[in-house]
Amino acid sequence: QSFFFTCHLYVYHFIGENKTWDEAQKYCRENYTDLARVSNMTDMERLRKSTETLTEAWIGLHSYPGKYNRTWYWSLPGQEFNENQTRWDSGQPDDHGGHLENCALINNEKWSDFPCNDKHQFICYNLVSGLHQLDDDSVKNESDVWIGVFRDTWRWSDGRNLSFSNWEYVEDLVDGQSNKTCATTVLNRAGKWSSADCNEEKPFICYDGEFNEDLTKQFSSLRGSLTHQNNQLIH
Ligand SMILES: [Ca+2]
Repeated sequence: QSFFFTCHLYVYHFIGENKTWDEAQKYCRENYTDLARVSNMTDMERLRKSTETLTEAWIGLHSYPGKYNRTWYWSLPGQEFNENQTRWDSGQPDDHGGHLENCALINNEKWSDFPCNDKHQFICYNLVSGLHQLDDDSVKNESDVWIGVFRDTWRWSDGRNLSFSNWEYVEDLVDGQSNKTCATTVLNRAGKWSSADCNEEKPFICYDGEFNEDLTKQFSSLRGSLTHQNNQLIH
C-alpha cells in the first residue's frame, strides 16, 4: 500500500516575487497549473521543502465569506463529512438570532450549531469526529459538549472543498469577521496556515502537474479506517 506515498504527480514551485493573491494565482495559472493546494501532511512536507526561504507565502486558499458559502467538515483530517449522515436536532442548524453558528454541540445524540466562541465542555479525540466515534458509549450520553463538526467558507483556488487543514489559529476559521480572506503558509512556523488581506504582496507557491483526486480519496479512506482501528484499540 506504500504507493499512496510515492505516487506524486505534482511538484511545488516557490516564487520569490511579491504579488497580491490574485496576481499570484494568475502567474501560477499561466506558468504552472495553479496556486499550491495540499491534501495531507505529506503534501505539506513537500511544499515546505520546495524552498529554503523562511518567509510567509501565498497558497491557493481563498475564503468567500457569506452565510450561503459555508460547508460542514469533521475536524479530523481525512474524515469525509457526509450530509446524509448528520444528526441535527429539529430546527438545527439555525444560526440562532441571526448570528453565524459554525460549530456544533451534541446533546443526547442530537446536534445543534453554536457560535464557536461560546465556552462548553468538549470530548477529546482530536474532538470526536465521525459517526463511529459519536456512537461510542462514552460519548452517547453527553449533553452540551463540543464535537468535531464545524463549517467554514475556505476553498481551494479551483473551487474544491478542503479535505485537510493546517491552520495555526482557530480564529482564522471564523468567517465574515475580517477582510483576511486569502491564506498563507508561514514557513518559519512549520508551514502552518494563516489568513491575510488578499491585496498584500507576498511570495507564493505554485504547483505543477496533476492532482489525482482518486488517489487522495483512497488515502483519506485508508486513513479513516486506520483511525477507526486505533479507536477500537484505545477502548
Ligand atoms: Ca443553533
